[in-house]
Amino acid sequence: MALDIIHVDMDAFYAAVEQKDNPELQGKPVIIGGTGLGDRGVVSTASYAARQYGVHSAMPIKEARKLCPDAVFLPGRMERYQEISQCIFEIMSRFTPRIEKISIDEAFLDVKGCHRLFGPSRKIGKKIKTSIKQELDLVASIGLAPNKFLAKLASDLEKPDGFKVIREDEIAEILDPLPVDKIWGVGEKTEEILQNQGMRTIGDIKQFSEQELTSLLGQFGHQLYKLARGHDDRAVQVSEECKSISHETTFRRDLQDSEKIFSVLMALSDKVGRRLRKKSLCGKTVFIKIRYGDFTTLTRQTTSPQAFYDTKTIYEQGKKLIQNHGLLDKPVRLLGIGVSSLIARHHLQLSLFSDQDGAVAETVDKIKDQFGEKSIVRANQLIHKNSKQSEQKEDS
Ligand code: TTP
Ligand code: MG
Repeated sequence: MALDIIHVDMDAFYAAVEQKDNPELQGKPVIIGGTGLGDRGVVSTASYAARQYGVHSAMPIKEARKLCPDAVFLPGRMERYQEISQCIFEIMSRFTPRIEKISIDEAFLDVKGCHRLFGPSRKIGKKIKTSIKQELDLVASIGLAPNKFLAKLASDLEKPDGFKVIREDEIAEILDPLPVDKIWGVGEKTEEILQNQGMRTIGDIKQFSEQELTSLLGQFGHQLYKLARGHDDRAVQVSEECKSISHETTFRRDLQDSEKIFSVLMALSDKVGRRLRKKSLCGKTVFIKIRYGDFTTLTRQTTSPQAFYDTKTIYEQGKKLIQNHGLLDKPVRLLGIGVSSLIARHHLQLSLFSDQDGAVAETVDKIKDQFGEKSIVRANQLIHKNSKQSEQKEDS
């Protein structure tokens, strides 16, 4: 069995984002949760320094304050965590479109078929981990295994800052001594039933037949029988929101002239828009990718309440991202733009949508379909012809 499933889970995610944004908090106990209005509410997460005092998710803030009175308590900034989450998913999507989003900070990737481009699974896992560290200054724990159950278990085994591989020949050695609650789906109730029968470790479960387990636990017994042996045939279910359509181009020479860069941006936006329209899709998120001459790479994105599929909106949102974030302060080697948070066009509420831009874009598409790609171009696309090749990237 190949090691084709990667599980990525960020360490102490909300707390780590706060520490990234305020380096004075690095290494300190940081607790996120509550309403910001006193001690009501529960802990969303705690930094690993705070966990040493026994603080954990879902604990009442009041209790956390007793255990760790010197911690920095913060109410949390959901929008910021979502924004960073999208950057993490963008990094993962560079390696495979086969991503199943489990939560804001957690996903499975199926990297089967990606090895010719990116090398063995280990290399892909390492690259994801280092890209997240270098580009976002955050730490992800990574698990690598032949299936989802083992990959999730692996990412947890060496947390924080974990990188753990479970090969097929190591399954029993690793699984057998672990407590039963390490099995995905075994909650307190199931754990109690198993313990009453003398099953404390995963190895203990293997002493029971499939029939014995089903008579104890019903349908879940079948699953437990297989999971205890490290078998799991659930496929990675690609999440709709992880899909995106993007185009990028590498310049022959690094560019800093904003007029030329925006001209290329328009051409790329048009390609993205055209593919969206061809597939009858629209999206809510526009993202920009920029790689500079020194190879540092960054992405920025923005999400609108209203979905769109026209070139003009894609271009304008992208341009705004570049301008608002001051991204043209050094020469650019690569420029990319894409749209994510995709939905089918028939879900778009037309009454809420000024469809003029969409109609123009579709007319232009028809002309291009009939007379060729170069038959009609936007005025500002005529400015620049310095892009080496346009690398098409489609993740949907
Ligand atoms: P988790 O991945 O479960 O936890 P974590 O990232 O904080 O820590 P680690 O993975 O290193 O154990 O959850 C991700 C985020 O989801 C977490 O930072 C905050 C939020 N969350 C809650 O709001 N409430 C909860 O009960 C849990 C478990 C998480
Ligand atoms: Mg996490």
